[in-house]
Parts: sequence; structure tokens; C-alpha cells
Amino acid sequence: MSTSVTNTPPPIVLVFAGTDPTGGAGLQADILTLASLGCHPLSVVTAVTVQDTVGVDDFFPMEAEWIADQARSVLEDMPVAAIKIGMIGSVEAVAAIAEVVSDYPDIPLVLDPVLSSGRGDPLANEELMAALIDLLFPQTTVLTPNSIEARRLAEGVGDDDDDDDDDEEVDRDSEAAPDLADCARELIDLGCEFVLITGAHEQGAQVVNTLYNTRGVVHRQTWERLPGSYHGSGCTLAAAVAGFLALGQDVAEATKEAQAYTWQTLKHAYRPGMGQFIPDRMYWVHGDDEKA
Ligand code: PXL
Repeated sequence: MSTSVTNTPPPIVLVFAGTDPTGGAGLQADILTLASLGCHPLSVVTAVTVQDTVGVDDFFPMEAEWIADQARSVLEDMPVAAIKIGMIGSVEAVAAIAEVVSDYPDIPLVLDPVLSSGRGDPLANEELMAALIDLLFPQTTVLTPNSIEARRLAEGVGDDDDDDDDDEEVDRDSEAAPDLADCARELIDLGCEFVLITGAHEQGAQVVNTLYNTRGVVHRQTWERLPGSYHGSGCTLAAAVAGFLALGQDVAEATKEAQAYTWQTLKHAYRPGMGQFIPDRMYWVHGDDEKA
């Protein structure tokens, strides 16, 4: 019997990301997340990393032309409902991706500004940050920085006030919300339509994630802080936002649903190696085998 030609394809999401052989972060995280949500992932490789669950040892950026060619071939063939961009290995690649996506201004774009791995291994330098800001922020529907990335990006690449000096830091006992609200405003002024800042790196018994747009806070969600150190939580969240947008939700709803989904993946995370936990994007397949 011949295969039916009438099956409707699921919503299609185009991902630009670096590979992660652990399956924890990067392209593999995005593919698992999108598949779990019922989307069809298209995957454009931007870089190849060498890493385990402890840290990133090295990465090899894909040539910009190869990135653009991968993307154009699938964009011309299939209807893409959302685009997600993760790690980009070079300034040239940022420019190439920016040029490709500029031909599709109606497709919502989720940008995860990956600056370093969970352990802190650098995955982007100042020049690459500047290119992200100049070329991709103005095309971004939802930017998904964690609070560290939000501060670094908002601080600007010009002033070299590196790293985590404590002088700027807010009172540890209060939420860093005012500070992060200022960052969000700056990131929005740089061209992003919405900014979802995640708060797992902030102090506090709970994790507070806030969505902003030009008018300020759109919503603020509070989550029980889970105990593990997770590899690929940011990738999972950003891919899930893209997935829910592709499924037809608006940004406010998609960012809420994506948080709920990601929290479940972290709750069900497992530790397959000697380093970080890996979120279980397929938790609903594996079921609940918690003993406690
Ligand atoms: O979690 C950020 C991230 C994104 N993409 C790749 C990564 C990492 C973190 O390690 O390796 C490929």
C-alpha cells in the first residue's frame, strides 16, 4: 500500500544551533523539545561542540555560507511557523543568519543569546555579542536571556566592565527585579519585541521569570527552585517558546506554557554522566518513576 499523502504536517520550526554530543543542550535539546511538543524541527548546524556533561572542551564554527545554504534550502521547501536561534559560532555566521531571516519578517523569531555553557565556558565573545545586538535584536520577537546574559547584553559591549563585580549588584535579600527591569528596557530599546528574563541564577527560594515588552512587565511567573544543576535548560525553554508559537499561541501564552513544560523537564531530569543533569524533554513518555 502506498503511503498516504494526505497527512497534515505538524507545525514546522526552524532551529539554528550548535550540536551537543551529550544530547543535553544545543541542537539536540531543541530537536527533542520540539518533537515532544508535536512540532517538526528543521535543524541548521551552526557549530560543532566537543563536550561532556561536565563542560565544553572546544567548538568548531560552521562556515557562514554553509549555514545560510542549509537554511535557505529548507525555507524554500517548507512552510516554517517559527524560528529559534541558539549558539552561533562566529560573527560571520551571525551576519549570514541575519540576512536569511530578514527575508522572512513574518515568521516569529526566538533568540536565545547563548554566551556561555552552564559551567561558564565561553561560547561567544564581545564581538559576537555586538553582532547579535546589531543584526539580530531588531528582528527578534522573543529574546530569552538568563539574568547573567541580560545584564551583560544590556551593559553594552563598549564598556569593558567585565564579569560579576559586586558593585552593581542589588541587595541580595530583595529580588533583583528593578535591575533586571532596566536591562529588559535596554534590550527592548535595542529592538527585541519581547524579552523573557529567567531568574534561576538570582538568589531566592523561588525562581522568578519575567516577560517584558515596550510597556513593561507582561507577566511574571514564579517556580519552585529545583535542586540540580541542569545542562540545556535555557535551550529547552527557548525551543519550547518557539514550539508553542508555532502551535498558534501568542507570545504571552507561549512563554507561560514553555516555562511550565521546561519546569517539568527539569523535575524529571536525570544524570547520565558525571556532570550536570539533563532535562527530560520526553518525561511524558518515560512516566513518573520517582521513588521518593
Ligand atoms: O546551553 C547553552 C548551549 C547552547 N548550545 C550549545 C551548548 C550550550 C551549552 O553548553 O553546548 C551547543
